[in-house]
Amino acid sequence: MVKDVDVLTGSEGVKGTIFFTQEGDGPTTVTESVTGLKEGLHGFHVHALGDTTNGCMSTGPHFNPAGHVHGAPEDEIRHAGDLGNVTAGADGVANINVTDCHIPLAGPHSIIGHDVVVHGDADDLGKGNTLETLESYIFVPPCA
Ligand SMILES: [Cu+2]
Ligand SMILES: [Zn+2]
Repeated sequence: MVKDVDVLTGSEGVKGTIFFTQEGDGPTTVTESVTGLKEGLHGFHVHALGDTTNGCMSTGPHFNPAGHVHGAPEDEIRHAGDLGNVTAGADGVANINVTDCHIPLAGPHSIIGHDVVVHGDADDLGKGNTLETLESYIFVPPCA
């Protein structure tokens, strides 16, 4: 079992502590309670870098070791770091419990050392018909 804990800090009092666990080669479970969010949907991603000195701007694009396009967590074609949206209630709290097979904690594509970002706005999940969503046909193996 591999475990990791990260503390997430954001603008305007957004805070959270994230726990990651993975057993063997199985999926990774992410649990977190984020407070201080505005009510509604917030994009939730693993980003490519581990540098938060300039907030979200310095975390780079989405973690994408396979070179795919942006998508929803359930899509076969997606960035490994695409974890979709989380929902904050009227109290500003989002309780996150995500299990995903594209974000291992060990091996060459480990997410250890990368930033996990909760965005101020919702993720369109690649359904915006932008050029990015249309340009790749690479197959990502489905979850085992
Ligand atoms: Cu992001
Ligand atoms: Zn993405």
